Amino acid sequence: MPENSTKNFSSTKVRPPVVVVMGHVDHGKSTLLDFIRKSNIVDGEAGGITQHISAYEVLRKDEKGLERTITFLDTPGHEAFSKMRTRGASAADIAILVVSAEDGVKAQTLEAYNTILESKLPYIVAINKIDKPNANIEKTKNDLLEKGIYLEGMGGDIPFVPISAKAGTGVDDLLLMILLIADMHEFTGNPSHNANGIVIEAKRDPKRGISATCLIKDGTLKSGMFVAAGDSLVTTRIMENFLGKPIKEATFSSPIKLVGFEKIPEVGSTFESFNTKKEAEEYIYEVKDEKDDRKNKNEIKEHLGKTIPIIIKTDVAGTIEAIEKEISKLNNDEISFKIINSGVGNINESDLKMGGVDKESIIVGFNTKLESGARDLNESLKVRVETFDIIYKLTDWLKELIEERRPRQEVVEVIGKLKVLKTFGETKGKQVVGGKVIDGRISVGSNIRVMRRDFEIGTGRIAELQMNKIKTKEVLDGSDCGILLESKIDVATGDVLEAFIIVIK
Ligand SMILES: Nc1nc2c(ncn2[C@@H]2O[C@H](COP(=O)(O)OP(=O)(O)OP(=O)(O)O)[C@@H](O)[C@H]2O)c(=O)[nH]1
Ligand SMILES: [Mg+2]
Repeated sequence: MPENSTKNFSSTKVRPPVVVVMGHVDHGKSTLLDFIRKSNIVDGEAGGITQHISAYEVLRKDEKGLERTITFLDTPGHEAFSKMRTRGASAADIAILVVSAEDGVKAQTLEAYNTILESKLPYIVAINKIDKPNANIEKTKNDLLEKGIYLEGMGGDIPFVPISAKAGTGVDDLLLMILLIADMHEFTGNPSHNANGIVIEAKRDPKRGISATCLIKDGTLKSGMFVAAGDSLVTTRIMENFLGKPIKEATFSSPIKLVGFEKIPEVGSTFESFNTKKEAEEYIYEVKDEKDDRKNKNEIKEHLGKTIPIIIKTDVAGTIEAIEKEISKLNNDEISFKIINSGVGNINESDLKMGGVDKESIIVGFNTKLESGARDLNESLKVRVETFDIIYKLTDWLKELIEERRPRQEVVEVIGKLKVLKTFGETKGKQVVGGKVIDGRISVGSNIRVMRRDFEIGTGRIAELQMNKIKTKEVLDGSDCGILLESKIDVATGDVLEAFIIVIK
């Protein structure tokens, strides 16, 4: 339809940049955004650690005095959230790599950097915490240089801004730099298209039902339309801007909240919008088909060791994935977790009933509670339930559980060897043998195995030991001795008696 495409082409417009803030844990990403927004969300987070992605819009005048919008995505720096960083990067146009001038380049600085490269995002390095007494901007720049991140003035062209997210120093320069980069790249969109984008956050609210924060990458979403996010459907009846205010329309680069999803949409999935419910449903069927295909493939890979069935409940959907990722790292051939259910919300009676089917099951909650009705029920079911608010505490506990439950192996440990030099026949059903200890030690009461040409031909027990015809309790490496041996095997000259113990490993 040439007519339409001309129209669409002509309505292409410059859209606000979406900026993702990435970097190592605690390097000051949320503080930076906090300063930019002049609000205070950091203090509300458990342990100050960002555990989900958040999106905000801010207004800033550019150098020409024009009011401009910038959308920011905060990401967590903790190792467990790499998927969220990847998604944050895939939703963004520009990245800010925050590096603490106190700590320099750390593991997740590099991981974030690689994610930025993979997503081919233009980026700015923000050297943060310059107000701190131990801050060392030059050392941080050198650190970056060593890792191949060549800043302006250091042999490269990567822009950087020294800042104090806490005091606000340099933050304005950073904002201007973002607008400059946005101007250079001219990110565009077409507001006459139906909106599409990415699901950034999803959660179940006891009062409101399922809601999700969605970032519109292109097009416009109006009330009356239908949104298919992954395989979940929602109307635009309840649509809010990032401040929670009801809106009737939203367009590119805006994070919005939609309420009333049929089921929790997968965080990171893309969404499309449609004018009719029928179109949205058709789209969902296609998505479901693809998903089933993927699932079938994954199931084949499941392995056969001992499994611990696990149910995961969290406050936001993104955390489920982070926990799943941590769990997949813990799994090994001997023992692995099998996620039998996961979801957003408190741990309720139906979780316990599901967990109660197999006594090995565990339920972990992250930033959620065990409901009181469920607690009563668990008096009789006794399902192991643990709740956490810090990721690494959860993984530490899972590691302990693995250690506790992994299959134990009985291992034979040889503590001494004796070479048989002479046999003297039997006395009272026991054999009398003469030999030399060639390794370790042999003691009275030791269990032994009889080795003939390196093959075990039977076992026995040392009833008595003598050295120079004097009874003794133990004979060490290098000494000759006489043995009274209990064994069904007729020991012969040249056999080796190995004293062993069984160790549980
Ligand atoms: N003195 C000083 N402290 C800062 C600065 N920026 C951040 N901090 C402090 O560093 C700590 C961590 O800051 P956050 O903003 O939570 O760090 P983050 O990068 O968001 O951490 P994650 O989300 O867990 O990855 C907090 O105690 C902040 O107050 C700064 O510029 N100067
Ligand atoms: Mg944070």
